[in-house]
Amino acid sequence: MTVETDQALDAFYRDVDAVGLAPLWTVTDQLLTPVPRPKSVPWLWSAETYRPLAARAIQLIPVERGGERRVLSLRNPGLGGRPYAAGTLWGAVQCLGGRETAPAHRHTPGAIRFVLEGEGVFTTVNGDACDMRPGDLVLTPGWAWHDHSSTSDASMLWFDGLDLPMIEALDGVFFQPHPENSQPVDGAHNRSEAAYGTAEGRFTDDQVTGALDPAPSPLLIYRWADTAAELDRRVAADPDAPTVAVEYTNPRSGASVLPTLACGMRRVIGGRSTAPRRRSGNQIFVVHRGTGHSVIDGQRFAWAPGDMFVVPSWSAVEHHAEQAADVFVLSDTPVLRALGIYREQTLTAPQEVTSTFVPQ
Ligand code: 1HN
Repeated sequence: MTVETDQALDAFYRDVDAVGLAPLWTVTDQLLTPVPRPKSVPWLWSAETYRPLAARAIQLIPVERGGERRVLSLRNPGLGGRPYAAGTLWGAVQCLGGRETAPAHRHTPGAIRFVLEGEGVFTTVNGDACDMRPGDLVLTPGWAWHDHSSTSDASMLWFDGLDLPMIEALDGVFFQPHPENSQPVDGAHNRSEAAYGTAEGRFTDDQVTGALDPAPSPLLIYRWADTAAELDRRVAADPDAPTVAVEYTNPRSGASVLPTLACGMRRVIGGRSTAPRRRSGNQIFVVHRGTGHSVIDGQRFAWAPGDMFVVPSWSAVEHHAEQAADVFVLSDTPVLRALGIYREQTLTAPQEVTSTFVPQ
């Protein structure tokens, strides 16, 4: 190239930049990647690490208006300090001490709770008080009023999953505090359970594939005993299967529990493994029961009850149970399916383990 062309190019790029334009051809390969390249990285937060910090938070930090919640978020180190577990998903540990109330509010992001340990808390969702016990899944759909109240001296820990990063990316976040610290409870507790708790269609094999619903599930609490019975039935029906899985579903439509979030439970038989797979969209796993390890993009993550780990979009993953394991999973799959861009792939061979994750 001639010196004149070089100078002309320099001047061109300067002039383009100065008026707020950007040339695509210099960044095409960063934007149009052959496969998803999430910024989040595979990561694990162990219960052994967060449990004592949750206990200290209960001692040190009051739950009040303004802060609203005593929540320790899973901060993925790939996301530049943002408090998100993955590009599309919020994940956290919430702690509520005995006799405390986390004030009532509502927001457009939708949330799910998966109860880890403790007793005596109910979450009120638009007037319906849902009693929470370990292993239960509780929904607080977008723009539903919700507050959490403890009625015992014990503290409670649960996993919070939200679509907050998605709603933020869509510039759709609205938030409102309730005029009262806790909203009024309409009559008896667990009204959605009384209406839908034994309804057909609360669980689907593996995952929802067809149904989409912009409305949330009318059932706001899915009991652990029911989830366990669903898994037991599938194991009994296919005793040689190394793993079975259910997705919690909206009994009215057969869709995922929220328009943006899918929740499931996978059981891996002790000593057995799942096939290596990858899928578009992000996933957060929460170990409910059992021990084992997962291999994510060649890295080995050992886990035990209460541990939480992230599998970013298109990362290869396989799970191995040492003791029979039940692992809860949260994903953004309904959004990818609604947009017609969901993909998944089963890999032909187990991954080679090239490194071992050391929890912090
Ligand atoms: C929220 O409202 C709760 O209601 C938990 O318990 C976690 C994380 C970000 C934004 C709002 C709750 C949250 C949250």
